[in-house]
Amino acid sequence: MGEIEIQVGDITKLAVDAIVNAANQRMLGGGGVDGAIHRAAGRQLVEACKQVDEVRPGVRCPTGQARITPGFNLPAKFVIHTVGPVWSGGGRGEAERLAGCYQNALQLAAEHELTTIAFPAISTGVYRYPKDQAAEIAVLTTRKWLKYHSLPQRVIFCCFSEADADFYHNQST
Ligand code: AR6
Repeated sequence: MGEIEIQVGDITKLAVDAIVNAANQRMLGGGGVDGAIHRAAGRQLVEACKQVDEVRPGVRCPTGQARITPGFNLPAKFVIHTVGPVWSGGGRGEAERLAGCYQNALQLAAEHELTTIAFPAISTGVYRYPKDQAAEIAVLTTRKWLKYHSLPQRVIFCCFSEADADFYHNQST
């Protein structure tokens, strides 16, 4: 069965098959990890994102879904863009949509026969999802995927601080 690994660091530095971007529905860049990924990948990334079909005006990737592009100047081969839910108390399907981000990103990785994928803590920055609950969803959804699928073989949760990593370590015990 595939393995889960918790790391602390900058996701843009990881030489993996795919890093996941916590994007917004327009997919044309933003702040946080999205901004860091676009800066490191170079202008070609935004051009590739523009090529992704809009499902409705201004929406290339609806919340909970995922889209894939090359990684361009990144050490990662691909970027899987997903859009987490904005936290608004938990009663608006946030948990299901956050689980959808992990599941749909893992599915895209499997379809592209990718072995290693790294996730940031989707929705836990600007979108204000409680970090403990987000880590639980990340770990449980990934464990379930790995139980029933052979790819990807290695899933890295790339946390921006030791304190963030603790939320994931707490899930593993
Ligand atoms: N490597 C790993 N993790 C990082 C990095 C990095 N280089 N930079 C930030 N983080 P956020 P969201 C962590 O706000 O909440 C953007 O403007 C950060 O500490 O990037 O899903 C988009 O365009 C936090 O734990 O994403 C959207 O509009 C986590 O990444 C919106 O923000 C996610 O924080 C998405 O908000």
